[in-house]
Amino acid sequence: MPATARRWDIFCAVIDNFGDIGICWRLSRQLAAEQGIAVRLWVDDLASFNKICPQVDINQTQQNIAGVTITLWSDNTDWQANGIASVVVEALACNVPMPYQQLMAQQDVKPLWLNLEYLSAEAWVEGCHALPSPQPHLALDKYFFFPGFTAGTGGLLQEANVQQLGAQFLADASAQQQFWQQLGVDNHGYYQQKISLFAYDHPKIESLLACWQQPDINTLCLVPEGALANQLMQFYPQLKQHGELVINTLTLKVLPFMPQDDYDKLLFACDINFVRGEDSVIRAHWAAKPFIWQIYRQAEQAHLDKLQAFMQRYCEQMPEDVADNLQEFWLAWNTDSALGERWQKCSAKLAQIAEYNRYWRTALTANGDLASNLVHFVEKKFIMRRNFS
Ligand code: TRH
Repeated sequence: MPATARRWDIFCAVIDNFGDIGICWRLSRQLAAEQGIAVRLWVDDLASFNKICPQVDINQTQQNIAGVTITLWSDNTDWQANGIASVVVEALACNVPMPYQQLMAQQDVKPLWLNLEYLSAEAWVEGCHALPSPQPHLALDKYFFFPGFTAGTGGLLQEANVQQLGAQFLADASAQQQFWQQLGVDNHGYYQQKISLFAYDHPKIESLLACWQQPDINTLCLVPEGALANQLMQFYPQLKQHGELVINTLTLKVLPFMPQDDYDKLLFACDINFVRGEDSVIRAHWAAKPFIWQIYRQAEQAHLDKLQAFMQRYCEQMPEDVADNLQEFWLAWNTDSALGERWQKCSAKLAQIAEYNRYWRTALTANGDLASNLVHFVEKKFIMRRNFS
């Protein structure tokens, strides 16, 4: 890549929750660490960022963490003084501020502008990935870049060492012991089943919790603070923020929000992972334990089409009976329906799901990772520009 293409600006507007900043932070760190790119991450909400990365000082408008320059994006930002980069990524449908766009257009060598889109398994994504998005008013090159599950898309965020680190962690009993102690779980060996439950709320959640109270299995259910934990604390007033409650063989524990790397470790450490949104679901793929996805809800149930598209792709090679039981539960989990009986059927297939997930992980890894694919795309565009301009 020409040296001029080694300065990237990534723009992140936090809409709600943690997916936007979670994705941008992973991408920025990976580009800096694995590709040697000078990344400046512009983010408009340092408080949300601080939740997933406690080193972020919410009072600093500029700081450097993990080789990434983090800069507050505010209405008062002086774009002229900060200068612009040669590659500009607007993440997840945010808009690069107009003064910055104008600065881009004024350059002799125009920056390459990428619109990093939301994740979807729908078939149309392949047709739109890498297409130009004309900006006639500014005469700038802008391209769509779609993450996705097939070789015809930009792939998924995955650091080069994520699977290796996970395997090392799983092979190291003392590292696991230390991790559980750090979470306030001193007797993790006592539990036959450990479940991470990161989710939005669900009106029938008790029907699921009832399934985890079988007499012969001690279950630990870890619920990160937030929407679902709030719902549970309302239902069980004895359960407090960051506290725990034992109901028969089920121990419910509300966890403080943890740094992103620790959350990723939790997904390897648990036997079953309930994940949500757009980022934790992909991390669950790399841990390859059975996972249940609660998709981010959209107006007019648009998310259910996305969910169907994903289930279809994910379950394509799965034995039919396993796929049926899994999909039935996933649908119930995403449509506020009764869960108990469906969980019984789905949980009978957990061993097969775990085995399948290892196969699925390998298949996805073969598509290349999103950060490397982005860099290759940028390289190609710069080479083409050099040769044909
Ligand atoms: O928080 P989310 O619901 O984010 C959502 C989705 O991304 C959605 O697509 C987007 O449109 C919306 O935000 C605005 O779920 P998600 O995507 O899993 O992001 C959570 C992030 O938080 C992820 O990077 C993991 C991280 N995390 C921690 O760092 N510590 C924790 O303790 C937990 C539970 C999560």
